[in-house]
Order: sequence, then C-alpha cells, then structure tokens
Amino acid sequence: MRLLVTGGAGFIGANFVHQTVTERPDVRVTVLDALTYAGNRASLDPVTDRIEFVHGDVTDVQVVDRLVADSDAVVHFAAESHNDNSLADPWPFVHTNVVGTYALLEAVRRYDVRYHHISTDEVYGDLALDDPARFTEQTAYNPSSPYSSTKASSDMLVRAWTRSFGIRATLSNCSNNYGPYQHVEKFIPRQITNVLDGGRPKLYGAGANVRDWIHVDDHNRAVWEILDRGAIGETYLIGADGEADNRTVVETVLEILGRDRADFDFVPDRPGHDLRYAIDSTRLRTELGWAPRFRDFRAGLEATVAWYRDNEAWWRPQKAATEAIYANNEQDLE
Ligand code: NAD
Ligand code: TDX
Repeated sequence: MRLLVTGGAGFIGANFVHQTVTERPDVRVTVLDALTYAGNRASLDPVTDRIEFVHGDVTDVQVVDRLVADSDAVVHFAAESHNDNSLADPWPFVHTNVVGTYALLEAVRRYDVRYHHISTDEVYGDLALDDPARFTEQTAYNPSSPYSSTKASSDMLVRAWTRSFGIRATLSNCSNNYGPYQHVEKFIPRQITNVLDGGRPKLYGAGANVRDWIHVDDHNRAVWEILDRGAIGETYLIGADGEADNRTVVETVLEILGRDRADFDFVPDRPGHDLRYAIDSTRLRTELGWAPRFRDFRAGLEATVAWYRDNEAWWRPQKAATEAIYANNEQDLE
C-alpha cells in the first residue's frame, strides 16, 4: 500500500508515521509537509530512511496532484492547529485548513484514492461544566474559534465531496491528544517545559476548563482501524474517557516533577474559551472493536514528562520564541 501522510512532521502525524513504519512494514509512506513553525523534520529522524519526505504545501495543487496520483490512500493531518494563534491571525487557518483540504479532495476525486480526514471534537463547540452530555456523531456542529470553524468547514467539504462526487472518504473527530513530539505551544508540553526550566505553569482563567485527554498512540491506532475497516462516508468520534480539568493537569505535572502543587500562575483567559469537551466513542468501540491502551492518564503523563526531560534538544529551539509570543498575547489581554 502506498500511503500519503500530510502533516507528518507535526505532532500527531509524526507519531502516526512512527507507528505505521513499525507496525506495518508493507506500507510505503510518503510525507507531505510544509515545515511551518509547527513542523519539525527532526520528529521523523527515527524513521527517515524508511519514508519519502516531500517538503511542500497542501494548498499547492500541482504537488498534491502528483503525490495523490501515486498513492492508494491519503491521511490528511496537515493543519494550522493552535487556537491561540487563530485568534491572533486567522488567515493561515482559512488557507491551510479549508483550501488545503479542498486541494486534496479534488485530487482524490480525480484519481479515486481512499481518503481519511483527521478532525477535532472542537467542531461541536463546548459543553457546560455540569452537563452530563458528551459529543456523539449526531451532535450538531457549533464551532467557537477561528481554528475550530475552519476545521468544521473542512469536514463539511469532505461530506459534500463524498455525497456529490462519491469519493471514498472517512472522517474522525478526536479529543485532545498528549504524548511525545507535541509543540511546546500546547498546554501540556508548555507546562512540563516551564517546570523543567524552573518556571511556573500558566493557567487560563480559573483553570476549570475540562479537556478529554487521549494518548496520541491510541488516536493513531483508531485511525488505522478506520482505514482498515471503517465504512465509507462515515464519521467516527475518537476519545478515551480522559476528562480532566486544567488545574488538575497542572497540579499533576508539578507533583510528577517534585514541585509544590500550588506553584502555578493564573493568567488572563483565552477569549471565547471553550468550557468542556467530552467524547462518546461508543461507535468506534462497538463497530470497529477499538479500545484505548493508555487508560491511566497519570501514567501517560509521567511517560510524557520523562520524554520531554530526555529530549530537551528537540524542544529547546522553540521554547523562547513560543514564550515570547505568549508574553505578547498576555499583554494584549490585560
Ligand atoms: P501540529 O500543528 O503539531 O502539526 C501540523 C503539521 O502540519 C506540521 O508539521 C505543519 O508543518 C504541517 N502543515 C501546516 N500547514 C501546512 C500546509 N499548508 N501544507 C503542508 N503541511 C502543513 O498539529 P497536530 O496537533 O499534530 O494536529 C494534526 C491534525 O490533528 C490537525 O488536523 C488537527 O486539527 C487534528 N487534531 C489535533 C488534536 C490535538 O489534540 N492536537 C486533536 C484532534 C484533532
Ligand atoms: O498555557 C496554557 N494555559 C492553559 O490553561 C495553554 C496553552 C492552554 N491552556 C488551556 C486552554 C485549554 O482549555 O489548556 C487547555 C488545552 O489548551 P491547548 O493545548 O491549546 O488545546 P485546545 O485549545 O483544547 O485544542 C487542542 O485540542 C483539540 C488542539 O490544540 C487542537 O488542535 C485540537 O483540535
């Protein structure tokens, strides 16, 4: 099988490529990645001699056409992925997430190539903190941020191309991922590396917002189940029952690293900050037999903390510039 992986130098994509190369030696992987600030070629170092890497943009129809024509399937991870950046400058999100998906859809239509679309639970908006409900495949779309609205837009394109043109597509919406190779702008790596640097974690608002954490390897195993056995035209929600409020996550990181649990700062809240995400993944579990392997969030966090401690050379080059952007944003919000 010839598999095109877009965004394979990013967090989830790189972990997906590692897993695929290790567990599926029959798959020939080509990565298409623009190496934006979020892409890191070093994330593919462990597998570099076993894949083809193409430095290119998913909005470049010529590159996309050539690579899709030479593939049996595409998994589309590439995106602008950070909510805070989308509030500061939405344009790259519209361009990559919407136009990039359009370019891929037209190419898979032209060459009748199997397509899997990676999306997020954020397309459903948020839930109240005290609401027992969780998102299902039937929940209405209601995105809050420029990021989530462009992901919702791309999902709609996939659904329309499936119905109108009969492309062979599946779609998955996953909750918050954690694990190795995640950019230090994101919540968990930011706090781990702040503490490793002797600094203090930064909690938005009151730290009460809830995210539904899943280990990135569990996400990627679910993607493979869908590629193997998912029903064409269908959507699967991916989640591992990992709800935790942000304050608890920060306190756990501090505790793992031997610091006082109260050693954090509250900072101004993110505008429009979604309160809570929660996924009901019954469909994926019952129809495709998927189950998460990382069931103990604290153990997964300990392994992630250990990875950042052992791989400073991977994250150090991004840390100062990322914190400078946050300092600037914080000033704007005060
Ligand atoms: P990331 O920001 O770590 O990586 C994105 C990758 O895409 C980078 O390597 C970047 O260089 C590449 N890229 C960006 N624009 C591109 C372009 N125009 N052309 C080619 N490559 C481009 O993101 P991530 O956290 O790994 O997320 C991957 C996907 O998973 C995204 O579609 C995101 O919406 C989705 N998702 C993420 C999470 C999460 O918790 N991180 C949860 C659910 C869904
Ligand atoms: O410094 C911080 N302090 C803080 O309290 C940061 C960076 C974040 N937060 C909060 C905001 C969120 O409630 O932590 C939570 C997680 O924040 P992010 O890591 O920015 O993730 P989120 O906005 O939830 O979106 C993530 O999950 C869904 C990914 O970035 C998206 O790509 C994915 O679609």
